[in-house]
Amino acid sequence: MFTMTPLERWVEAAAGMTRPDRVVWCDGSEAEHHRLIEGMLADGTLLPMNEQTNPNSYLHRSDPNDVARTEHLTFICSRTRAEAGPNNNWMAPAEAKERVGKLFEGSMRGRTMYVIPYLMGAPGSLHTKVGVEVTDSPYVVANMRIMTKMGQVALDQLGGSEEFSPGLHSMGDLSPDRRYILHFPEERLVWSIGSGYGGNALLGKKCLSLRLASWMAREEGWLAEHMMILGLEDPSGAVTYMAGAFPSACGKTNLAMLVSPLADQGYRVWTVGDDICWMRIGADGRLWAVNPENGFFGVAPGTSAHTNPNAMATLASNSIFTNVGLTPDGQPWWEGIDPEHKTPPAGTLDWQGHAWQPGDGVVAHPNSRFTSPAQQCPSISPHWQDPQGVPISAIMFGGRRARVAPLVYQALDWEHGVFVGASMASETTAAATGQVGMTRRDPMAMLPFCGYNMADYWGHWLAMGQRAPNPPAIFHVNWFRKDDAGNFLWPGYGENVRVLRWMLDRVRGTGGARETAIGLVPTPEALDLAGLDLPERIVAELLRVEPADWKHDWQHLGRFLEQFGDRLPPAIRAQYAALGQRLGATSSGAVEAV
Ligand code: GTP
Ligand code: SPV
Ligand code: MN
Repeated sequence: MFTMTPLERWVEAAAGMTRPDRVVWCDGSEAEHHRLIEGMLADGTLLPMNEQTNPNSYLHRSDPNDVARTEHLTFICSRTRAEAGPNNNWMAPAEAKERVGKLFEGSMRGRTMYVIPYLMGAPGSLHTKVGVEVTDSPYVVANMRIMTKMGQVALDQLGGSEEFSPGLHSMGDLSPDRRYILHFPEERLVWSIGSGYGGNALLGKKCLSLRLASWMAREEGWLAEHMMILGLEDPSGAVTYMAGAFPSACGKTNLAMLVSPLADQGYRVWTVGDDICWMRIGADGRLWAVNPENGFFGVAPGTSAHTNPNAMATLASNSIFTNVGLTPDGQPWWEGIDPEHKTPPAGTLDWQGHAWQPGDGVVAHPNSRFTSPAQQCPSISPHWQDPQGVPISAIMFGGRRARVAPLVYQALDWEHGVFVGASMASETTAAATGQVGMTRRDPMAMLPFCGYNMADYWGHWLAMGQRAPNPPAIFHVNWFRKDDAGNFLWPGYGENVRVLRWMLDRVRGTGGARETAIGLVPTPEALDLAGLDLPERIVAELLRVEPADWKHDWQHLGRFLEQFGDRLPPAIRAQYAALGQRLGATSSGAVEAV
């Protein structure tokens, strides 16, 4: 007798609610891909690009009110508000289903529902999770095909099991008034309606691989993090793996693909991942990391043959561009793509398709993106899909901070390192809607992505350190310090390898450092700055720890931590008090409460 699998039952229920005209199961094949592309070219969802310069690549223009993640419309629908914590918007599960269920009723009428089975991670790996997204957006399907392992490979891994994370996505009417990105962690379920953009719509990325995965990771004893992963090869040929958590649009992709100016000395970088990192404790007591993604959804502006040649090579073919400009000969254009030319060729269309004129605003939207297959990256690591992952020797936390944070410092131990991660702050960027350039606390670069109460998350990090006999060393970096005129003090990009090299020395027990109130800062001689031409006073400024700035930062942090009340782990509280003491800071009313 024919019985339905749990997946078939869920898809039938989703179709019953959204009422599509047709249901198409995606197998991930070339033929299917071509059918989808043809359809999108025909209805204008995609525009063709120059087949010579950008083979098999397409441009998509989003609705102008749908160009970034919308954090204020993103909710964790856990049973209780306390589990979601002050770091998340919360809606009771029953209320969420009632309210947003109404929006899904019939939302796919006249449209096709695509069923996308996908894997986050390598087939057969212990780390890998199966997801299934149903969507009425063929653009989402085309992106998921690059960003995940989609189709038959996922159905094969799933079999008839119910071990999958379901995601229901509909474009709805694209009105922000009817846009919701809802996570039901107890059911491993996502509901997303009203947006077709990036992390709002490609449900394997932020929704499954970070918000739901962080919840699963706490239950199962691992870590799901917003981190890039790279391997630093040294002159002996040995590769040391490092992970780094920087907030959205703060440099993960660029660091992961770094082209090393120290290559002639034998230092080069291999790319393992650029956005998401899942880590488990290995038998050797180290943290082993995988990148569960299959592609890059990278920030376009600022990417050039000068800043990130590996990204330029990666996006040269088989890519989808979203909200970039289009030159008259069908090539993508964005601010910074060509350091020689500040303006695009005559006749270029801006991201909304209007003819661009000198004096107009930006050509590309500041959060315009490329979607490209990871395996096209020239620096991709031979281990990027290793089912067991790569062993992590160093973790970096990094923000975008014009002042206060030095170029790099090392935490004293794991517990202090967790506190350094918890005290991260960064200036907001165009990756999410809202004001750009506001300094906000963004612990572990997970403020928008931690699927549960952040105080419990810090507790989980602390517990992981106790369970792992050989945890990585922890560092904080800041590539974005500025002078009074607003210029970056540090050249950044490829030159960041000099900081990685110091970190490698520290991991090996060498590398000069001086102890400051916030941690171990390199001595100027310990950094290899040969050939950089950085005046001594700039180096001193980059490494400066100014007590007055840090006291102010400490009070800002105190007000942030205060929200977590009794749930704040005692070790974080103790680290906070110890930092205040080292800084000679006087407590404010807010701080007293911590
Ligand atoms: P998400 O994909 O949103 O998570 O961003 P990301 O963290 O991967 O950031 P990405 O590497 O794409 O960089 C974002 C922006 O910062 C781009 O415009 C880069 O050109 C710029 N950027 C990256 N690294 C550096 C750096 O070392 N120095 C400076 N000044 N800018 C950088
Ligand atoms: C981020 O904002 O951190 C991104 C882009 O990586 S998105 O997929 O839109 O979340
Ligand atoms: Mn990201």
